[in-house]
Amino acid sequence: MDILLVNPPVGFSYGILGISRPPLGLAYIASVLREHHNVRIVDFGVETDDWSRYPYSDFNIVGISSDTTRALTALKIAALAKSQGATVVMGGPHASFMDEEALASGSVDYVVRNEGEYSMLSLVRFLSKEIPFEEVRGVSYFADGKVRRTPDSEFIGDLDSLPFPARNLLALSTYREKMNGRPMTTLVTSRGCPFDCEFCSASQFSGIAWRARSAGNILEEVELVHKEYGYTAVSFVDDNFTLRPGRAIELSEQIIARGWDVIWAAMTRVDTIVKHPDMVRTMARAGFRWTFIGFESGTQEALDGYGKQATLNDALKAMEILEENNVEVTGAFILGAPGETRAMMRETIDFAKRLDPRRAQFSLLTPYPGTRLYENVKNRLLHKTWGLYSGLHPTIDLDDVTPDELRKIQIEAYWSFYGRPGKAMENMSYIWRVFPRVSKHWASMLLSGRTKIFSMPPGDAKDRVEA
Ligand code: B12
Repeated sequence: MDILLVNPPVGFSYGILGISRPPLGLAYIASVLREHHNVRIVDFGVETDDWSRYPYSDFNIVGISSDTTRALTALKIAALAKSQGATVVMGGPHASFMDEEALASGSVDYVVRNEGEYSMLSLVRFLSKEIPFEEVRGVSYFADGKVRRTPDSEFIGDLDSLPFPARNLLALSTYREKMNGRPMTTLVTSRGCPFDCEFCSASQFSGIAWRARSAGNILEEVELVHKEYGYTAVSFVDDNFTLRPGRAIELSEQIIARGWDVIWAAMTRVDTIVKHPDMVRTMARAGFRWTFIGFESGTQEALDGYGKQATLNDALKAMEILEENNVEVTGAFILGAPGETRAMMRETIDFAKRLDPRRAQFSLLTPYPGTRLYENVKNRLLHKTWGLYSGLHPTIDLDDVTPDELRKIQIEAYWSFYGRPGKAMENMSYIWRVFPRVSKHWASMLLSGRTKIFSMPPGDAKDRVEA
């Protein structure tokens, strides 16, 4: 079979920050399929090809990634591929939880739910007439106008058994993100998360059991991306890299023992850092330079509401430990929870300044399908213009705070955090790079009065699914 795997262009928010990362998910699926099939990956976020003019008719199967901010673009690509005769398969965090929406579009033949490697392989084997449909796992489809779902695939228990992502099918040189001036690439070393925070889909999507690759297996891949592509900087994009501190320590000690000059980033939690400062010290000695932490809020009330199982005190202590070890931090904060007052949001802004991470991201609370939050607020959505589910637009009809005020508080948060002379200087190159585009976005929003009630950008009705 000739199979095309498609990564739609990233939405507005990350494009303006110059962040583009290789679609590891598609590269994993390709690594499993390519033994018996011709597989190509196209990433419309970085490659010059225009998705509206791509030759989908060259392929028997077109597989498309769909997370929420890109769901509507993914459906447009599906319609084109379908019209050119390909069998269309969709997968990823949005389609998995909104399979009926995708199938009802009439442009998608199958949705592969959750982890896609072996479900997709079973579907392709069925489409190649190798196995009966009864053996296909983790797939949704339409029959007699109704959505049908084959039994779920089991989560892959032994992640070391998975082949490494098919990076040779990716135009890696077009991903120009850097870490401390070094070209960087991404790896993922674990799946699943036991915490099930209200706004996050990781636990629902990849399970509450944390499944991890061994230190040895990870180092093999780090060595490979260095030897084959010259990378000396990697970002581990696991939702929770340090859930088992012992593994992080073992990996770090092996990097130190090998004398590798590699720098890296990983996501972690404040409670793990506070309980295991030794782990942070060892990771830092092994090249750990950046972390992304979901601090989320400056009020314990909101934190507990999200089910974060973390305290403000731990956040303060964790920042101290990371600073002692010269680990830079991007802190993620959320504004606009149901019941959250303006004063509480301002407490979050003040707390962000008190923690003073190198960078901060202030997202408006966004209900992603599959999350507990989505189930809680799905009857009070302002709209289902999925492209706006990027954290930069109001999506929930809050009792006390209007969408207009929410946008203004978000702008105030960024100004107040980055407007401090020290912080501005610290991030000058970063601000220099993104500010022109961010301010253009905000100016166009303010000028077009789009701060009024959940102002929808121009673009016709078909760009949104009715609330
Ligand atoms: C790296 C990453 C990014 C990167 C790159 C995004 C990209 N994918 O190109 C950047 C930094 C740009 C980013 C940005 C954002 N992200 Co992000 N990101 C991730 C992260 C941490 C890792 C993705 C990854 O590589 N996973 C590992 C691979 C193996 O898994 P995978 O990609 O999910 O692929 C598997 C399955 O999904 C499935 N699959 C995927 N595609 C397809 C296609 C087919 C045909 C098939 C059959 C199967 C299939 O099979 C794959 C193999 O098992 C995930 C969390 C996570 N753990 O996945 C969040 C995640 C995808 N991001 C998320 C969000 C919300 C965002 C932002 C909106 C955040 C924000 N507020 O700004 C922005 C949106 C940017 C945009 N799309 O416009 C959410 C998505 C939720 C949703 N319903 O959309 C996630 C799930 C985090 C979370 N826990 O909620 N992100």
